[in-house]
Amino acid sequence: MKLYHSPTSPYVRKVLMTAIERGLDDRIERITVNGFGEEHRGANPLGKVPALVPDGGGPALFDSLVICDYLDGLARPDGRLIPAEEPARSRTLRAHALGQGITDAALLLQQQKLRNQKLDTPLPEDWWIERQRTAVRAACDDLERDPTPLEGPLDLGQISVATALGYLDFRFPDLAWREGRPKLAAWYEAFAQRPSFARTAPPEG
Ligand SMILES: N[C@@H](CCC(=O)N[C@@H](CS)C(=O)NCC(=O)O)C(=O)O
Repeated sequence: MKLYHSPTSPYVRKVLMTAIERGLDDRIERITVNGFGEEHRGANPLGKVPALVPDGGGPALFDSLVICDYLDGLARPDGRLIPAEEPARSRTLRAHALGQGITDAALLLQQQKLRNQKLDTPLPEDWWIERQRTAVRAACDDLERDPTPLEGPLDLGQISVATALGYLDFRFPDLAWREGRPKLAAWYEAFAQRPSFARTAPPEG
């Protein structure tokens, strides 16, 4: 397996710890990249590390919880880090969400700090905004290229994508995500007929 890796990333560290604790460390080849570079966007359209390419190829896995869950399932059945049974499962995932939330918040603070620092080569004013817009575009392109994850019976992946696209319509219509993406647009129009989607729409205006 290949892991797109950055030595300072706390998310990468969580994945590496999981691999070590589950005895899979020697099966992982680390590919060190600049987390804010472009080298790994082919593996992860969102442009973030970690991303894991499983043995035998296939699409890379992200984000860190998905990778940890995958590694946990690959290893021996005893000593699971994400328990299968309730209530241990929810207790673990809740604690994970707290840790992840702390990390997400700290990373935002760090990014703000970097922007305010006097760098030798200052980042362009809109660098960070453009990076986020690129992530949105690349993720939508990925779904347009291969919509198969959106097919089949309703699952949380479909709900996640539909609510994300709905949020783009609500807050960022200028991103015009439907343009050049007829398959994704058609899928969304059909999905939007679900009563659960209509009943949870954000207030207008
Ligand atoms: N939710 C993601 C977060 C990953 C993440 O934000 N990684 C940072 C490095 S610590 C990154 O790649 N940032 C680049 C970017 O946001 O464009 C996960 O849990 O894997």
